[in-house]
Amino acid sequence: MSEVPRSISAVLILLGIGMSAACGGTSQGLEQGTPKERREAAGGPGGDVSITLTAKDNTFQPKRLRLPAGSDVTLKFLNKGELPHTFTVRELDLDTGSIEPGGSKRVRFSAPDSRMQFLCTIHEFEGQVGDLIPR
Ligand SMILES: [Cu+2]
Repeated sequence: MSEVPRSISAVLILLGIGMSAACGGTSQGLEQGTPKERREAAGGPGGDVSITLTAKDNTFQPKRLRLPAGSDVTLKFLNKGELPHTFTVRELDLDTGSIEPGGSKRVRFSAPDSRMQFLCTIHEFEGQVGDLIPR
């Protein structure tokens, strides 16, 4: 008969350990962290996004880039026009400088959590603008 109480107390001790571990996990979960950290925790390596943006005379293709906020973006900028163009995001202090026809440049940035404009500094007043849109 004495074996039964012993095994019950062993179970209770194990439950206690399990519950304190669960509580530790819960309080960490509530702290959350940055959107990028949460995404990395949920989605494995990365939050990395690779995209290609093409410039023509005088427009971008595509004109809207939907990017997960906080992701590490590698953008390949291709100039398929016959004029020089830039890829510029003033709010991010990002600028490829003038890229000659047929040229390309890779830029990396962290995707913003608010909507902002990208543009070609040479042709922005001719409508060569686009939008970065967080999702
Ligand atoms: Cu341009």
